[in-house]
Amino acid sequence: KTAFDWADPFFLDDQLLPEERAVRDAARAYCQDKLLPRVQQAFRHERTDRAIFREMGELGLLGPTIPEPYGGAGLNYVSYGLIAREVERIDSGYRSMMSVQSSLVMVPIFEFGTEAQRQKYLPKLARGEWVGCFGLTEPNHGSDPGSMTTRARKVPGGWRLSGAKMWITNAPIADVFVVWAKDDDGQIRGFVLEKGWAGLSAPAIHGKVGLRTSITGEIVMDDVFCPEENAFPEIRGLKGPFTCLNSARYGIAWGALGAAEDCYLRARQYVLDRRQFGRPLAANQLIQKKLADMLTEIGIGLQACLRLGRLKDEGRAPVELTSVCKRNSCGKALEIARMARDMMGGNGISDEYGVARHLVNLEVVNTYEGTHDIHALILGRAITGIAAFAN
Ligand code: TGC
Ligand code: FAD
Repeated sequence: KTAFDWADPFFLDDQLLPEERAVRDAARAYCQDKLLPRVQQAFRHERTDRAIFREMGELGLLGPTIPEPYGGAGLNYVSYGLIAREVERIDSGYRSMMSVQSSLVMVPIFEFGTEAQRQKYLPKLARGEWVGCFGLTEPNHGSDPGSMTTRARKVPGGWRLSGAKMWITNAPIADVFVVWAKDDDGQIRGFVLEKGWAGLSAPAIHGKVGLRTSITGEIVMDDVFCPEENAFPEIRGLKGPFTCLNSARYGIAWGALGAAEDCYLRARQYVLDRRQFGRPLAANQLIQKKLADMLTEIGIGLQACLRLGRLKDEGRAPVELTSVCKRNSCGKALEIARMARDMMGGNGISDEYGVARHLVNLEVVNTYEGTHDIHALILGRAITGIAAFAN
């Protein structure tokens, strides 16, 4: 009889190529050795450590799918997912820092940028020398970015940008701002702005109860001049930002399950160690059912992510499948974090036990990059042919 592995029920490890396993192991070693020891204090004091970008850059964890000539590691999408899983096993905020830089800043510059833009920005972003952010959401337009009001007026030699972006990861410490705005014809276009340009500011948003290791801010553009050479030349419409989101949402699908795995492993050990009514908590049927639910959802969810990654690597992943995985992983991870918190009783509330931090982080992860319900509506449209969110 083949032995069951409660930590890897579908033998995911066996399904990886040796080079994918090597990437996973290197990412895991970094995360466990360097990120884990800092996370509790960083979360407690809402502290974002910029050095993490450089450390990740040295290991090739930033823009891992970008080809080597531009400073990326040229890895496949499965490897990118495995990295996100290891980083988010520690904290969703650290994965957020990494995935914004990789998927939302480096991907659009690589996909839509001119050769000069690629040469100028990608190697420094890959090394973590520069930090990037991505401005799509506005104070009054979150789920519906197509209604954005940020404007780019054509002027001699370039553009004048006016408007505000809200809830932008990395913005207050960013050197490079990929922002989306409507031109004089109402078409959405992308621009690469730089820190220090006149009229550009990025105040921090404080008081977040989740994702406290990752700084978030606004982007305020008061008639910012952007030279023509910093506009993406071809891409028009929501396809631009959504192409970046396809990559980031895929990383989140893996990452959220990394956080769920951490909750599962911590809860399992806790109920084996903790005794009530003269026996371990783990001896109770209600507790075992919760562990069985965790293992099932994590195992099935990871298989789905791996399948999506393979399809992406083969160039035949429908974008709706990313919605299936982003939505499933985030929703299930949130439920698992809640269960783990409950199984640890009062201790589960303390930040020393890790799971409450995952829980409040996952509330954010379930909301950004398309909320749980917005992904249901994307799928509902694909199933019925009727867009429930259209005017
Ligand atoms: P819709 O009519 O669906 O599409 C407009 C155009 O875009 C194209 N398109 C896509 N292209 C590539 N990939 C996709 N996934 C695409 N989805 C749509 C589409 O083909 C069309 O192209 P064209 O040429 O015909 O014009 O647009 P809609 O306005 O009806 O869409 C509605 C909806 C709900 C699907 C969409 O707006 C949506 O996904 N809303 C959620 C917003 C969102 O995800 N925001 C994320 C902000 S960034 C962020 O949260 C970063 S946090 C990261 C971190 O810290 O880790
Ligand atoms: P809303 O769109 O106002 O939605 C509120 C509620 O209404 C949700 O439950 C939603 O599901 C529901 N809803 C909306 N429309 C419908 C409908 N038609 N039918 C049914 N229900 C509906 N954005 C960026 O551009 N870049 C970033 O780097 C970034 N980082 C973020 C970091 C953090 C910490 C946070 C919290 C957010 C970040 N975001 C970023 C923004 C994020 O993408 C948005 O918060 C998200 O898309 C939801 O938009 P909203 O907050 O305006 O909520």
